[in-house]
Amino acid sequence: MDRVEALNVVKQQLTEKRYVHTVGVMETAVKLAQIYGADESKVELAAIFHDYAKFRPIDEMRKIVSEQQMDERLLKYGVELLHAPVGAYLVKKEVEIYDEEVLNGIRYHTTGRLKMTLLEKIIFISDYIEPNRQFPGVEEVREMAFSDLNNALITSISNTINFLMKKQQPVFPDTLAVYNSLILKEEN
Ligand code: DGI
Ligand code: FE
Ligand code: FE
Repeated sequence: MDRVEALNVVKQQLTEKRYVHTVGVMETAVKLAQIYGADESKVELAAIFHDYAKFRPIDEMRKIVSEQQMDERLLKYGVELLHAPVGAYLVKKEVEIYDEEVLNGIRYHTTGRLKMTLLEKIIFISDYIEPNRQFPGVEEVREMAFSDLNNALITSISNTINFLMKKQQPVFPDTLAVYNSLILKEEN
């Protein structure tokens, strides 16, 4: 599927604002793919579809998590987490994209996970730094992303964990796990 077709497909699923965000993620992710030597067309596809399920009804997403026997913890830690794994499922089913590397980029773009691939890291960080994002600390991560991907990941995850803790919201265990493993330099 080429870029124009993919963007047309995802546009129908999103609000205008979310579509603009998606284009920002796509452009950022392709730049990072060039710098770090990732597969540009896979990165582009994962970026385009990363928020595909963002506006699905919560009940529909919860049902898919249960019926498809996804990680049960997803139902406990906050509805914001659901659109990532459910998005991977729906992109496979409805858009007929079967590439597991691309689907994993979508699946883990919100929580991260241990041993993230280069593509997964690029999608995760592009989602955080794309040009339309404006929040305290984003500029620091934006600069870091182009020189030290893991450090950018550590800083963005640390910011997100702090944000969740300030609101006394739960932090998904895999998010803490990837933070720890990067801090301890247990992975590449
Ligand atoms: O879909 P986007 O808005 O582009 O970005 P996203 O997929 O990273 O979702 C961001 C939301 O997810 C934000 O409200 C914080 C929340 N979130 C991210 N990591 C975690 C989390 N929520 C919980 N409970 N635990 C996490 O580890
Ligand atoms: Fe998202
Ligand atoms: Fe996003």
